[in-house]
Amino acid sequence: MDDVSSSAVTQIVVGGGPQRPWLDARSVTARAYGLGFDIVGITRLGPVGTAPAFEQWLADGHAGEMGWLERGAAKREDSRLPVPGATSAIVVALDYGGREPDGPVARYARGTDYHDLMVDRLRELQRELGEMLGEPVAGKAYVDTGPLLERDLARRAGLGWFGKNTMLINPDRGSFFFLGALLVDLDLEPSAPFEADRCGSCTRCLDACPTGALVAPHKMDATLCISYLTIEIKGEIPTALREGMGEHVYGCDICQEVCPWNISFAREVKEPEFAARPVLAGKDSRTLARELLAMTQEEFSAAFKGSPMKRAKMRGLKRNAAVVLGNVGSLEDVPALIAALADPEPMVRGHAAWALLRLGTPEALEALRMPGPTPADIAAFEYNNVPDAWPPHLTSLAARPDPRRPGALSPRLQLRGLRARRAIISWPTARWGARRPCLGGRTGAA
Ligand code: B12
Ligand code: SF4
Ligand code: SF4
Repeated sequence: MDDVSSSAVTQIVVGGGPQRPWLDARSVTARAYGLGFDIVGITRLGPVGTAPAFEQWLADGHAGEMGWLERGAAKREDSRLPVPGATSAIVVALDYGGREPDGPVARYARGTDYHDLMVDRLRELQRELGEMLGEPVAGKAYVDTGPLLERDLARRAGLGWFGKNTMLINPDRGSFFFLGALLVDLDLEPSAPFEADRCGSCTRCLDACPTGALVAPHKMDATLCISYLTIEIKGEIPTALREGMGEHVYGCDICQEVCPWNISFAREVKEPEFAARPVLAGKDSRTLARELLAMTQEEFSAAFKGSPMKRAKMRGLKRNAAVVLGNVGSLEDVPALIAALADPEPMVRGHAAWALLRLGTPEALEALRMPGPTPADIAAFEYNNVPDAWPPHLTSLAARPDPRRPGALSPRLQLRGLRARRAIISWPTARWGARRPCLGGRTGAA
């Protein structure tokens, strides 16, 4: 035991018998800072005030395909339940560098997966606390790994407030940090909860979200969020939402980038593990998308070993890459998309077909008559492109110019794509020959 830890332990004597020694909160947080965490706070476990808001969010269908979020409702409502005997949480934040330039991959995902890294450090903290105490500390580390509302715990531990963009924001750092918690069977003095709301009358994040996913302050419909679309869904990206994805290959940081707290206080990346890996570093969306589309499984496994991006799997990243090339609108990418029509994954072929239809060059359209996208791919495209099937706010979003995408499709090219789509939709079945018996309409999706 060193100086800090021995002075941190107090032996309490109650009713004549020695009780378990306790650790003073400042020494505990000092240990956590020593392990490299950037913000640390402590909260007591118990009933979770925002759990009903979470249940309502699920009931509203805002979680989409993330069915795993429904598990463990009772534990979510009472944070004493996940780890029997645990009474306190040491809540930590680890910065991943919001000052880094924007790019096709969200900042959090450019380096090594944060889950294992943070869980290992929290376990080390648990071991060190046991060392300070002279006996093992029972507990469990959580980083996205269970039914814990981490932002709720973090606010209660004083780390920040719930921003209107739903992020937990700290007044000295902004929001580009991960959260984690060590639940322990120690009675630690809690930090002051963060009670203030520092968003004030600002609505920048809501105004900037390109897909309208922030449906109200503090409320996200995840099914519209680019992060969800590019990371969480395993199948087709709904066609009406593809244009709004812009040039995002994986994740999205827009509602954080525009936040004044990040503009003022975001930091450079300091944790070497979170620095961008070579396959991503400095690449623009077109370069990365083309490289992804051409990757073999072996190349993918080598380039993304230990990366959070493996969550989308290679086919998910290729799907995203095809959408990005369709949105960038560069005719030079037509050959890469045509090559993707031969991808073994139908989902990749279907999204490449969408992108080619959007580019609408004669070469692209000619390619679509060749074996490649299946009738189902095309039918799905048409079904989703019937404008009156779109959510109303997307119809108006579609008309809004996007100042962040100066290189986006020119009106002429958009018109060409539109004509091409109309042409495809109105083509008689016979033109596609026996392999394409159905182009579908609203009811024709095979
Ligand atoms: C599911 C999930 C997602 C989903 C849904 C996101 C969402 N906003 O709900 C998707 C895939 C879209 C996503 C995206 C991202 N995620 Co995420 N995600 C999660 C996860 C697993 C659960 C979040 C959750 O509970 N959502 C349910 C909704 C209801 O919760 P909520 O919006 O946070 O609302 C809470 C409070 O705001 C409050 N509340 C509800 N209504 C109201 C109303 C008012 C008025 C008030 C004051 C409060 C309030 O109650 C809720 C419950 O506590 C957490 C990890 C975890 N276990 O907590 C990570 C987590 C939230 N994600 C994280 C990150 C980094 C991201 C991304 C930045 C990644 C990226 N760049 O693409 C984006 C950010 C998008 C955004 N604006 O949130 C970090 C956030 C760190 C931080 N500083 O807040 C977390 C904590 C992971 C981690 N361990 O670090 N994520
Ligand atoms: S992460 Fe992007 S898409 Fe999702 S809410 Fe924020 S700005 Fe909108
Ligand atoms: S952009 Fe404005 S409203 Fe949104 S989270 Fe930041 S301060 Fe709050």
